[in-house]
Amino acid sequence: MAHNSKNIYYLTGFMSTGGAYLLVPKDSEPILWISKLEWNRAKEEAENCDLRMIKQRSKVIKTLSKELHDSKLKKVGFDEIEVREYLGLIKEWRGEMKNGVQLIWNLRKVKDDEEIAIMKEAAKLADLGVQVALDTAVPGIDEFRVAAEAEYAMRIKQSEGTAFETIVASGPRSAFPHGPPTKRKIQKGDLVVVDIGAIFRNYRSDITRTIVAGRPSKKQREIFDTVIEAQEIAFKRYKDKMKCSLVDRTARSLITKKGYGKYFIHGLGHGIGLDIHEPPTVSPNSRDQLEKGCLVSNEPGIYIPGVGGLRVEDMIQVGQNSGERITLTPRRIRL
Ligand SMILES: [Mn+2]
Repeated sequence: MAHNSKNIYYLTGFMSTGGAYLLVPKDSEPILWISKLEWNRAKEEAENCDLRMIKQRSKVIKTLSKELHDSKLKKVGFDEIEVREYLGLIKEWRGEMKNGVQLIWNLRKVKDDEEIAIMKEAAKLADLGVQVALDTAVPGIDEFRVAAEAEYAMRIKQSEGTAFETIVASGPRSAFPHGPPTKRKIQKGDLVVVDIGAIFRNYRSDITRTIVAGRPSKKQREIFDTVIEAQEIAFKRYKDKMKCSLVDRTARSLITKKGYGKYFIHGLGHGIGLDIHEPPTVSPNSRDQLEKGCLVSNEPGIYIPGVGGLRVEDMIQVGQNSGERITLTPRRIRL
C-alpha cells in the first residue's frame, strides 16, 4: 500500500496533492483511493488502476480495512503512514503491516530512459536559474533579489516550481551550507553560493555554483581549486557497482590532504528524482551502491565559520563505466 504521493505518481502517473492511497495486490488490479476534489483529474491521468472515491475522510481507515479484509490479504507492505492510521488499521484489519518502503526505493533509485530525458530538461532549467542568479549577484544587490530573478527565469520557462528553497548565501553567510536568502546586500569580494533547482514533469534538479563578487583572493581561489579537484576525482567513480562510501572517501581524502577536511561537513551527494533527496546516499557511512541509471549529485564543499564557504554541485547520470554530467553551467565563473 502506498500513501506517499510521489510513490503513487511513480506507480500510476497520477500526482495527488495528498491523502491518496494505492493498494497494489500481487495478482489483481491496483486500487487507487482519492478525494472527490481529485476525481476528474485522476480519471484522466491515473493508469492501470481501479479508482475509488474517498467520500468521507474520517472513514478512510474503515474503508481501507474493509478492502484489505475482503481481499483476504494477511500481510501488506506500507511505504509511509501516520501513527493514527497505523493504529486504526491494526485495530480494524488485524493483518500484518510491514515496512515496504525499500521495495519502491529499489525501483525509483534507477531511472529509465524516459525519466533521464525528463531530468535533463529539469537540469536545463536549473542551469538557466543558476546563470541568471550569478549574473544578478553583483555588489549592492540583496540575496532576495538574486533568488527572485533566478526563480522567475525558470518559472517563465515552464518550471513547475522550485525543487527546494533556493539558497543564496553571501559573504560570511556562505559558510552556512543551507543559507536561505536574506536582505543582506552583496559586498565586493564576497563569496556567493547559489544552490537552486527546478521541477519539470514532477522531476527535480539541483545545481550549485559559487562566485566571488569581485576579484577573488588567493585563499578563495585555493579553496575553490580544492573543491573542484575533489569533485573531479570523485566524478571518475560515478559508475555501475561502485560503493557510495568509496565515492565519498575519494573526494574527502583529497580535501583532507589539502587541510580542509574538518570543513567538509556533509556527504558528497544524494540521489535526485521525484524527490530532491532520495537514495542512493553518497556519504562516509552509506551502505548504498551506485547503479547504471542512478541520478546522483556530486557536491563537495568547504565551509569555514565566520569566514565563508564554497560548494560546487552537479547532477551526474551514473553509467556503466563512467558518469555523465547533466548540469552544464561552467564551474569557473569569476573564480
Ligand atoms: Mn544537492
